[in-house]
Amino acid sequence: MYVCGITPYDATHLGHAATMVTFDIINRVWRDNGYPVNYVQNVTDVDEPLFERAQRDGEDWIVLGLRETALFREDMEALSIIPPSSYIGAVESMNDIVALVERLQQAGMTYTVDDGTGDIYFPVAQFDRFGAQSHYDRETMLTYFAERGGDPQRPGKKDQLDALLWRGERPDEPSWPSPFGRGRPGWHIECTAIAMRYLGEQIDVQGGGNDLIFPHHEMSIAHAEAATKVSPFAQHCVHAGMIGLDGAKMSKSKGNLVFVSRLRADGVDPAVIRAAVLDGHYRDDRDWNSELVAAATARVKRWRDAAAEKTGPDGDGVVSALRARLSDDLDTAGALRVVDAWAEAALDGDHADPESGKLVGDVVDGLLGISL
Ligand code: 5CA
Ligand code: ZN
Repeated sequence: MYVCGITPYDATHLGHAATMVTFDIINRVWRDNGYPVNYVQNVTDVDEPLFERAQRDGEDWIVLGLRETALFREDMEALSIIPPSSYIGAVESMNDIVALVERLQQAGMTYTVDDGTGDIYFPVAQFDRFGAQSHYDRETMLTYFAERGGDPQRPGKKDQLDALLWRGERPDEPSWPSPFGRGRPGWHIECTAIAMRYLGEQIDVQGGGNDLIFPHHEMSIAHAEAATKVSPFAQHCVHAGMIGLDGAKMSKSKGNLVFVSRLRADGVDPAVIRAAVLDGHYRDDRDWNSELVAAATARVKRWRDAAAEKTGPDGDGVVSALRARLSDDLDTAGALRVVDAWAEAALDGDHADPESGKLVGDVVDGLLGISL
């Protein structure tokens, strides 16, 4: 499983957290089913937004990236996210990225803009399956391309949608050596190269938020398949919904962010944050608000009270019901209700099973990552 991780120029917000919790649940369900999981996540430590923020704040982009990555990892640990088997940045993957651009060159799937910049692009018109991932029409593609890091107006491109593979060296920008001159990689090829290096030419799940459907995952897949001629690159694309605040998508550019580190500093139990984000379907765009925190706080307290009871109702039924809910399109909200029903019964009257609290506590910890 390859999941697109953060661009480390700011702290982890609840949108990132919800997406990471989603893939953590997939990881846990697979492990519960006995599959060994190779989970790779990247950190986009070479990209425009990082350089822009570093420049704005008069800071070294490497220092900024390392600091925010460290904070992200702290937040993930607090949230009981099982760490990826490989957590990989673009800087350390430069050889793999350059080699993949070369492979695309050899496949005839690149062109260099004829203006002396040395910028290399991927010609989307030459790739048969372009659009097969997002199924968006051209107008929608153009809109998202412009909004999400693309350069449709760049003169000299064959098609406005062609994706940057390698940007020739510019003054005041970091650059790395390559057979096609110094420069730095485009965003999509970074993820393709990392996924292929650590997972191979075909992967089971390519994941991230639904803001990455186009152009990011469309292009990453196109780069992989154009280089390897193996299709599909990803058996499944899994996209988590966007978390918003009071109706607007939470994003760095809008500034309407709720940071995980802020909530933690305010004393919110990370188990409560997990319970709050799991109380909705992963694919739905949904809102974060203070009522959600209040409800999740009460819920986790009830569960803990129930788990501390001397006896409880049959715990085996809870285990199979939880597994059934998660196997049903990752119905985490339904899974929470299974535990609610058990807790209500446990707190209400006499029961025979002295192992109930321990068993349910273990399975809620194992499958939902919430420790009672
Ligand atoms: N570094 C790239 C991916 S290679 C990136 O999109 N970084 S990010 O920091 O913007 O987002 C990190 C992850 O969180 C991505 O999977 C992204 O899709 C997801 N994400 C970003 N904003 C939200 C949000 N508001 N709600 C849910 N997920 C989000
Ligand atoms: Zn990515």
